Amino acid sequence: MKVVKNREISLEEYLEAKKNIVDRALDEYLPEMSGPFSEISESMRYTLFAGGKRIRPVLCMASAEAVGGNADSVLPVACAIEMIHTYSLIHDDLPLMDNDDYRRGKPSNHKVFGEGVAVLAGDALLTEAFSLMSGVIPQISPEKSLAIIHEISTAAGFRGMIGGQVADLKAEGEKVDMETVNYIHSHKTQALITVSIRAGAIIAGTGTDDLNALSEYGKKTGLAFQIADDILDIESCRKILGKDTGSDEELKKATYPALIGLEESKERMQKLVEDALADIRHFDEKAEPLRMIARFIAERKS
Ligand code: GRG
Repeated sequence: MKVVKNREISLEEYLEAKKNIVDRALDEYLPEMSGPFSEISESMRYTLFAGGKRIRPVLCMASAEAVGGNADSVLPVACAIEMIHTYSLIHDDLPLMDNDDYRRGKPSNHKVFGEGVAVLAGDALLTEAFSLMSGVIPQISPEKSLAIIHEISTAAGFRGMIGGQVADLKAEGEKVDMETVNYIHSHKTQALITVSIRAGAIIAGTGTDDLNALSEYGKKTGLAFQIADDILDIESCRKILGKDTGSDEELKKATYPALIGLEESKERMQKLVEDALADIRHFDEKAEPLRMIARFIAERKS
């Protein structure tokens, strides 16, 4: 764990420091709000800088550090993943998807820019992510870059996040079993979180055993993260969460609480976090941020 003036850095300080690095880099990578791209740029930036937690890019950087690498070297990939995540949120809020009016504490992208521009802003963030990754991943070979881009596109596409979203839409209003809920959660949410962690470690240059351990950590924290999201949709409110709550129940979504109730959902989430911590038990103090983030996932309020 990093030491600041003879004391250990807290999770809040770690998240804040990394979030600032990500925010500065995203600002640099994206087109300016003036000139020929001003309208689309404004819409892309609106949701990108609306106050997201940056958990995926922070996990990517923390994973690189856990295996002895440098967080700065994974920054383009970490930011690209945040762009992909933000595109998915913009599209998810559209009336033809979840029809949510608020996101990250502000009116949703389509509420401000209209549905056409919101669709295009999402598309532009997705394509820009791949432009960014194919242009600059410092210190690694073209073969490794290509392998990482392949993994990220698979995790974001129909074999991953999109596949989960399709299953989620199909399950709305249906009576579903645990296998279906796990399929939705593992594809919609876990896939992008796991690949964030894997990409950080691969760029930093880790061996197979540590990469496998981090992948297991990623799968468990990724699933725990979505169960926390299901729970917060019931227990939180728009003021804290930054988006409308209660929509899962309204849309009759396939969630853990709908299937097994709130208390058992909390127990399963806690168990996943404990198992994720066990997966990286053998890592040294450089993995402390990953440990703190896993605990934070179960305790988060937004
Ligand atoms: C291609 C039309 C089209 C749509 C794609 C794939 C998709 C839409 C949506 C799935 C994305 C989604 C809503 C996944 C749920 C994952 C989740 C828990 C999102 C919230 O993530 P946080 O809590 O949000 O990290 P912040 O705002 O902090 O970044």
